Amino acid sequence: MSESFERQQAYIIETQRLLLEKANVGLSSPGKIVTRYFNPVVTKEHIPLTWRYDFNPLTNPHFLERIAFNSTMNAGAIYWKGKYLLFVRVEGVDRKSFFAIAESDNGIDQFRFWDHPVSLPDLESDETNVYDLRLTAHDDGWVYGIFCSERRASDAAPGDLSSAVASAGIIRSKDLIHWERLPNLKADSQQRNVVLHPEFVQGKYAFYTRPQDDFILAKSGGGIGWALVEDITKAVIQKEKIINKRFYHTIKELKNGEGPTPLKTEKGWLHLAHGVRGTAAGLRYVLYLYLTSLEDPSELIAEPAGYLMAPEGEERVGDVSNVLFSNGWIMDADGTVYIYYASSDTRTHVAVSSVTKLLDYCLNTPADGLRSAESLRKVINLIDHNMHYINNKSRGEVGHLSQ
Ligand code: M1P
Repeated sequence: MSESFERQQAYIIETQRLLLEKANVGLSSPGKIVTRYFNPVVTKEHIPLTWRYDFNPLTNPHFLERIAFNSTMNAGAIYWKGKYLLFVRVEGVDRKSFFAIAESDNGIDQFRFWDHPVSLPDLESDETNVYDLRLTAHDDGWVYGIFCSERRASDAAPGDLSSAVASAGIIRSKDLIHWERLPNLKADSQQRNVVLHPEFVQGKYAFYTRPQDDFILAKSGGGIGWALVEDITKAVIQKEKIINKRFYHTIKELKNGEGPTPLKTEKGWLHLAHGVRGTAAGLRYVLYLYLTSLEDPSELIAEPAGYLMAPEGEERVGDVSNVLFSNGWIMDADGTVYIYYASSDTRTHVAVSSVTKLLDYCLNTPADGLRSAESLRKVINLIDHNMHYINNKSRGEVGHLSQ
């Protein structure tokens, strides 16, 4: 074994040890709905070295990285046996993704990948890529994973190497180690961002869908859909209704998609979603919230205008810049909510909030009036409300508040 092999290997092992042990700190966020954290929670540098390096000096005398990775992003999430688990989309430099579980004791730092990636049953030989899995602990006793299963369009012209078809793959497990693969969800349109609702509705499985005419663009797909399915082992969408629409000149005018499995709260089902608009700099992905009824999870009851989170600072730059995407969150028993989101298709972060704050935001930030005049009216309403409040307080306090 050469000295340089040993030195290089020791350096790489030590650098990763320090990274994996690093504590995370929340950024100061007075008046904000979420608290962002200083460090991303899972990066490509967190990927186990045994997945990347050949440790045998005979076959890797220079201790070079043999398999390199591009990103660790778009992670499903679940609280499982006292640990915060992320079901991470690990993407290689070859653009192919697979899934791997990383766990942490506190949900904000020291995430470590399990020794092996998830063994996803390989049922379809034309499936080229898999990604963006949402985890749902369903009332039927299984934990489901719904993900995008992508293949080249069978009708693509010979020189067209981009046209693709997205559909929803379905797996389930009772231990998160052994996964059973069910047939992909059958639908008339392409589907991405499909999420399983955690409870039966009218005795059926309920799916949030995202019909799209095209691999990239939703086009006539009007937004986030909802469909009831009799048998999840042969899941077919018969009837689909749009429950969260796209609108002109909004953060989701081009497309939107359900994020993680919605959270059940006393005021309704709390949903996190992404909205996409086109800009001169390309697509911009932001995260927004909406609330649906407990009696009928497909009935929208509140949606604050605009986004909850948009790319900030270094989040704005990466493989696909100006993107925030979330498909995993965890609510603790005390109401703390950990939002796991990826920035620019590159790394995974956490932002922490509480169910109380998220509901307050959902129910008290005004909805989008879809016109500038309406936005102005909302600001004037708030000013009037404050003036009324201030004028009804003692003179001394008014002076203090109005300075
Ligand atoms: O590149 C941004 C995102 O684009 C797609 O999401 P959607 O279908 O909602 O536009 C997905 O490829 C997603 O993985 C990716 O993060």
